[in-house]
Amino acid sequence: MASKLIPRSSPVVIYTEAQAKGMLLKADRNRDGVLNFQELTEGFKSVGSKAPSVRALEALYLADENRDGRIDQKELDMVAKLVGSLGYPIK
Ligand SMILES: [Ca+2]
Ligand SMILES: [Ca+2]
Repeated sequence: MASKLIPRSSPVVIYTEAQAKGMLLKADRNRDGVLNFQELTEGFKSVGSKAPSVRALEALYLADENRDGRIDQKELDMVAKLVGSLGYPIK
């Protein structure tokens, strides 16, 4: 694990759910309030995911409750939770 190489004196700051939500909302390019697969991919890219399209699929699988292939405001909380749990460092 790369995290073991990081000295204790400089703790890694990771995205909180609230911050992750902000980043995901910024990825809503067409401003329709829902995130499609492409926008989700952009969102994961923006938080530093190395496999954003895989994460976007995962997010849809986990959070797309009504199965319309997009993440709406209600479903976004779940995606933000996922980003938080993945622990991407803020650069
Ligand atoms: Ca959109
Ligand atoms: Ca949905």
